[in-house]
Amino acid sequence: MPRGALIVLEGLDRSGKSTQVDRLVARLNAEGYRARLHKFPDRTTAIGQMIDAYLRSTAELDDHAIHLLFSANRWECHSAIEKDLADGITVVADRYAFSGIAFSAAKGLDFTYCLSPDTGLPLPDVTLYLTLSPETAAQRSAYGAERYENVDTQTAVRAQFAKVAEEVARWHGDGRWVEVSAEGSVEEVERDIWGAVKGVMVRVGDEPVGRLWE
Ligand code: NYM
Ligand code: MG
Repeated sequence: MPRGALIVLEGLDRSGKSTQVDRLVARLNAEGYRARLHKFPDRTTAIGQMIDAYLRSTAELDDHAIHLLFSANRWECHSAIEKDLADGITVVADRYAFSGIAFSAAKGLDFTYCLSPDTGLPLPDVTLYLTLSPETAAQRSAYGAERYENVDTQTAVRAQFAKVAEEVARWHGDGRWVEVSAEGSVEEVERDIWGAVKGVMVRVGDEPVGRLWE
């Protein structure tokens, strides 16, 4: 049985990730692949509830502490992800370690520090990075509900995502980070995402799951 693929969608807030991950899971199912969605942060766990309180500004946390909690929130489910992949189930992740780096580094934490706690997590077979200008993102619907949802922060995060893309290429080669324009219609973005994913589904069957930053 071929293993499942780990497919990550990344992007700024309001880039349409949540819409697209749902459509991607549906498309995978329609094409005969078993697939499961995993959202990061996973707000349902004990750690996830601390993250949720921080994002809704009902709790304050040191920048390093919240960075490590976001990473811990990935580590607490890495076994479940690895089991799914081994069982032939494709995991679609709405954000992953790359958001962790980009959002924390945008606050001024050292980039290499931000990268380190996620070292060894399952390596995504492909990351689709949905690109849109911060101005377009701000126009899509009202910002402001959660921490980080303002144009200045999103602009800083965008610059850090560019560095993350370089780091992924440096560590893991070309082809694992694919930019997809999110400026088009939902259907256009969905078509472009599927265009990038379908080849990955064929390829991963024979490859072992890699480790991030190793
Ligand atoms: N975020 C998300 C981080 O700062 N670090 C992380 O490791 C992850 C996974 O949380 N603004 C930020 C990005 C988002 C916020 O995500 C909540 P979402 O997808 O809006 O629920
Ligand atoms: Mg958000």
